[in-house]
Amino acid sequence: MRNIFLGSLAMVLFASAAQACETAALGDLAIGDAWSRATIGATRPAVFYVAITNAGAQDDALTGITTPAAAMAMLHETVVKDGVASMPHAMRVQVPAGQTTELAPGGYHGMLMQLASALNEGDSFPVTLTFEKAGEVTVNVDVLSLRSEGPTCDDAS
Ligand SMILES: [Cu+2]
Repeated sequence: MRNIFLGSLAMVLFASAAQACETAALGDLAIGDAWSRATIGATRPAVFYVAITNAGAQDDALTGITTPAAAMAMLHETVVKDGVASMPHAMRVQVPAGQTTELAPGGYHGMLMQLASALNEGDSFPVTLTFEKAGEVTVNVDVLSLRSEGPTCDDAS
C-alpha cells in the first residue's frame, strides 16, 4: 500500500508536461492556462497564474487558493502607484459573467510562500481554487522557465 501511495503522489507532483494547457470545468466556469515559473531554491515565493472564463449569467469571485506545494498561498494584486510597485493581498478577484478573468504578470496573481521544494521547469503541481458561488476546483499548474511570460496553449500539436 505504501508504495502505491508514494507512486501516485509522485505522479501528482511531477506529472509530465503532457498536461499543459488542460482546462477544468466547474459549473459555468472554465479554468485553464494554469502556470508558474521555476524558482531558484525554495526560500523565495513562487507565482501562480491562471485564466478563468465565466460563461454563465451570474458574477462570481475567486476568494482563495491552496496547494500542497506551498504552506501559504495568497491572492495578490500588483499595484503601481507613483512608479512604485506593491503587492497588496486581494481578498477576492471578481470573475464577471461573460468575461475571462486572468491572473497574469503585472496584475492579479497567486503568491506561493514557504514552498515545500524548489519548482523546476517541467514540473507540475495541483492548486485548488475556491470561488464564492461555484465552489472548489483543482487544476494542474505547469512550471515554465524562469523568464517565461506564459504558456503557448494554442499549439495544436
Ligand atoms: Cu505577490
